[in-house]
Formats: sequence, C-alpha cells, structure tokens
Amino acid sequence: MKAEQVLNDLKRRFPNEPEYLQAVEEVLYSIEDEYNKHPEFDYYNLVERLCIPDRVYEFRVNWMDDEGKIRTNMGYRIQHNNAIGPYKGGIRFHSSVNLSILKFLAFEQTFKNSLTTLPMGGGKGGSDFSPRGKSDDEIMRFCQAFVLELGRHIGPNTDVPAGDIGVGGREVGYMFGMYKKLTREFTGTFTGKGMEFGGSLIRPEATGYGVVYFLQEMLATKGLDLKGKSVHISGSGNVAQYAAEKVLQLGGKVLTMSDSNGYIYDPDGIDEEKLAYIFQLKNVQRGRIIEYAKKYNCKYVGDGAKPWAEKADIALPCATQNELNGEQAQILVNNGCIAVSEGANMPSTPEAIKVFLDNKILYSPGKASNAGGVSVSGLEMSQNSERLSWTAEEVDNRLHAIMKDIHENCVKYGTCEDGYVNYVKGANVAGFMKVAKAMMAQGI
Ligand code: NDP
Ligand code: 2IT
Repeated sequence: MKAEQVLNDLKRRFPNEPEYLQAVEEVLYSIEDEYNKHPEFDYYNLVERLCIPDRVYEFRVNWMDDEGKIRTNMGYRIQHNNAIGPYKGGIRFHSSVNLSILKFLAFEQTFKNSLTTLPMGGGKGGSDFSPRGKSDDEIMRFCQAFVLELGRHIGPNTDVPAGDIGVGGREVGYMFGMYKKLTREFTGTFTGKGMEFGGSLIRPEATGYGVVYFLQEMLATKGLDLKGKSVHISGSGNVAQYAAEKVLQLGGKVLTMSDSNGYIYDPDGIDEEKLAYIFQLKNVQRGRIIEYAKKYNCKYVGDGAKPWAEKADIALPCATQNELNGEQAQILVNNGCIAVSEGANMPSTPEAIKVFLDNKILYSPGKASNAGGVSVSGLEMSQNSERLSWTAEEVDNRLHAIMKDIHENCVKYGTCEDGYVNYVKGANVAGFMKVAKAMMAQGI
C-alpha cells in the first residue's frame, strides 16, 4: 500500500470533503509502515475498505417552529465500520454539519472505539439544525422529526447513537422517547440517557475526566503531575466543563474557557465556585461565555478569538475541529507549553500537529484522549443489557483503567527510537490493528 496513492484516489473520488480527507491522510501516513509488514492486509484491500464507510444515510427533516412555520434541515447517519461491534458514535447538531465533517468523525470514531477495548464499531450522525436560540419545544419537535427518519437505521445491536456538539442529555431524552414510541420497545439504543431511564452514572463527566486521566498518564512518563500547572481550555460545553472540574480536583489552575464568540482569561484561575457558575450559565441559562467576564471582571477577547496566545503549561482543546493552527501551536510551544491533550475531535490542524511532534512535547490526539466518553457509553450499553446499574465509583474506576490501557497501547505502538512517544502513530496503529484483524477474519 502506498499512502499517497490511496489518498490521491480518495481525493479524486471525494473532492469536496476536506475534513474527511484530512482525517484519512493522517491515519494513512501513520499506519503505512506497519500495514506493509502484513501482505495479507493488502490482499484483502483492507486500507480502502477501512477508509470508505459501509453506508451513508442522508435525509430531509421537516419540523414546525414556534411561529408555525415549516422548517427543513438535513439529517445524516454514517455507519462507518462494524467489524468489532455495532456501529457506535454521537449525533451532532450544529449549523456547520455536512457530509465531510460527519464522515471524518465516523472514520475517527472507528479507531477510537477500537482503542477503548470494548466491542464497538464506528459511526456518527447529525444535522445542520442549530439548537442555539431555539425553544425547548422546538428542540423537542426537531429531535422527534429527526428520529422519525433515523429510527429505521438504528437499534441496540445495530447502531447506537449518543451526544456530541449540540446534543446533550435533553436532546438524547427526546430522541430516545420518539424511538421508543416507534419501536414499542425499551432498549439501550441511545447512550447518554437520563439516570432515571437507563443512563450511566459518570457518562456526562466521562469525556472531560478521561481527557485529564490521559493527560496524567502522559505527564507521569516525565515524572510530572498537574499540581500547580496552568491550563488553557477551549470550549465551555460538556467536555470542557468536566475537563476543568477534573483539573481543579487534581490541583491545576484553569485560566481560560471559550465559546464560538470568544474566550475569557482569568489570571486568578477559574475556581470551583466560578466553575459552578459556568455550569449554570451554559447548561441552564444557555448563555454566552462573555457573561463570565462581566461577572468576575476579567479579560474577554471576542470575534471568535482562541485562547492559545495566552501563556500556560498545558492546553486542552475541547471545542471543535481545526480550532488550533500551526501558528498558534508555535506560540504555545514558545510560551513553554509542555502538553496538549485533545478533548475535541481533530482540533489541531496538520500544521499544528507537526509543530507539537517536531518540538517533542507531550501531544495526544483526540481519538486517544477523548475516548473516555464513548467508553462509558459502552459501559452504559453493558448495564442496559444486564438491566443493572453500576455505582459512580465502579464506572469511574473502569473509565480510569480504560484510559490507562489506551495510554499503554499508544506507548507500545508509538515509541520512537529516541524514546519520544508519538501518540498519533501509537493511537492510529493500535486502533487500526484490531479492526484490520477482525475484518480479515470475517472475509469480504
Ligand atoms: P457542546 O455542544 O457541549 O460544547 C461545544 C463547545 O464548543 C461550546 O462551547 C461551543 O461554543 C464550542 N464550539 C462548537 N463549535 C464551535 C466552533 N465552530 N467554533 C468555536 N467554538 C465552537 O459539545 P461537546 O463538549 O460535547 O463537544 C466538544 C468537542 O468534543 C467536539 O469536538 C466533540 O466531537 C468532542 N467530543 C465529545 C464527546 C462527548 O461525549 N460529548 C466525546 C468525545 C469527543 P458555542 O456554544 O458558541 O457553539
Ligand atoms: O466523539 C465521540 O466519541 C462522542 N461524541 C461520544 C460518542 C458516544 O457514542 O458516546
């Protein structure tokens, strides 16, 4: 297999899908050497079969807004690969959603889910519907209309959706409710459900906590820990909030958080009390992060600015794809940043990743460090299957063990001759090997 050739072919076939091609390019180049040690992989044309999703559903969603106006949005579900388990992955509601973005996310999810050690294939779905500014009733009607179409493609042993950007407990609840009506069955077809109807304790916390558990493992390889370290966090949604909570618990200092309008910089640190305000602001009031700067009288930079030019020891990008470019990565490194643990999916551009690797700082790609969310989704599926629920402590212990395991696997496959751990290579190769072997065993 020649990565360049495969990539050129995909570029010719899918020329209008830049995010998808970006994600594929990174994986192809990092698995090329390992892949070519196995001629049997090429015989089965595993590389192409792994890059192209099993199937893609695309549909129109009609719903009625509060003024009685009929609105239309696009809906999608990408079932990327089910070699090691049912398709599994989140649903994103955001105005930017398109086929390219969901295909990149479903592709990444396949490797991420493989890394979790749990039996889950990869998928992703969503809509260009924007929940921003919509009433609760509108959100409910949209979720119901979306599931009217999506419902026929999913199932507890087929494809199990969950949350992502713009989709949290409220949206999962509405989607689950509609799905239950359509099928007349109570099954674990969605994860991230409410605690009263089959949700798992620690699922809301899981992605953010996992990002920090992974960071702890990386720091430990250098004999370091989080105590006293300053941390940049981007985003102020689910992942960012719980990453911040865990950083505080471990003695770190969170300096920044953001939303798509801009970021706040609090030199005194966002402490527990201020973080509780952010939880309230974002999850209940559904307000903007600028309100924090007004309340605590700290710096706010608008116009969609990112926090990376401020000085900190550690960066946790937890908002969205391509939110950290090469130039910003260089500023982080010049300012003495020692570690970047990604909470979002593909937040660093290829140029930014190159800067991190060239400077040999601790850098983990999202598919490794944000795998805690889907891992606890996998644990939610197990609990639903056995019709039991585990304690928060048990789920958290399992989450912690899974993040350690993923870290170990990255070290195993990503350690270079000079001892530097390339977590990008480690995660891609480790994730790939399991899926590849499963696909080979199952024939074409
Ligand atoms: P939320 O919707 O809860 O929060 C998203 C945050 O990112 C918000 O602060 C949002 O700001 C900001 N954001 C979203 N889009 C953009 C954009 N285009 N530019 C700038 N800021 C943006 O989502 P999550 O916290 O769940 O997801 C964050 C990231 O983590 C995503 O990349 C997601 O794929 C990834 N992830 C999520 C998991 C989960 O379990 N939820 C699991 C693994 C990864 P605003 O409110 O202004 O839009
Ligand atoms: O990107 C992700 O891993 C998620 N949004 C979580 C997926 C899941 O099925 O819990």
